[in-house]
Amino acid sequence: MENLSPRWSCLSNCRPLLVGGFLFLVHLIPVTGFAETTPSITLVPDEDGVQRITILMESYSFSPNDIIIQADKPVSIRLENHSFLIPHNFVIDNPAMGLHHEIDISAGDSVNLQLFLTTPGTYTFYCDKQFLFFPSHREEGMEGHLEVR
Ligand SMILES: [Cu+2]
Repeated sequence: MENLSPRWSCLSNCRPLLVGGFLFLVHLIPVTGFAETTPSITLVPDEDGVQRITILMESYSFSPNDIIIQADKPVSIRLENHSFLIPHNFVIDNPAMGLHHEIDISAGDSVNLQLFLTTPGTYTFYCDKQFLFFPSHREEGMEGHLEVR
């Protein structure tokens, strides 16, 4: 396509600017519900001994975000990003327990995470994505807890 009219070549050259501007506007959409805790969910292992849960990621929340699990049994977490255009991640970090995961999930995507936690306690997870000078998603309320019993 050598003979692009000036108008079309401008459109293709300006695409990053247009996408950036659109993402900027998406981030200006008002957010309701600040760091609300969903009712806690206690996982019951399936017949194969695996504790399974699906966590919905939205702007800006995890639901459920208060999950009680049993120690010494595998946990399978399906992370679904239900946001429009906004990428999220799932960070769970506890150096004392040798635990560190940081998983990116694009808008509309899902990822499975397997955990095996042996030490009872409360483990915080969050999304640390941040757009320019806006508050991080964690600051907007994207945080939750795994309580291991
Ligand atoms: Cu996020």
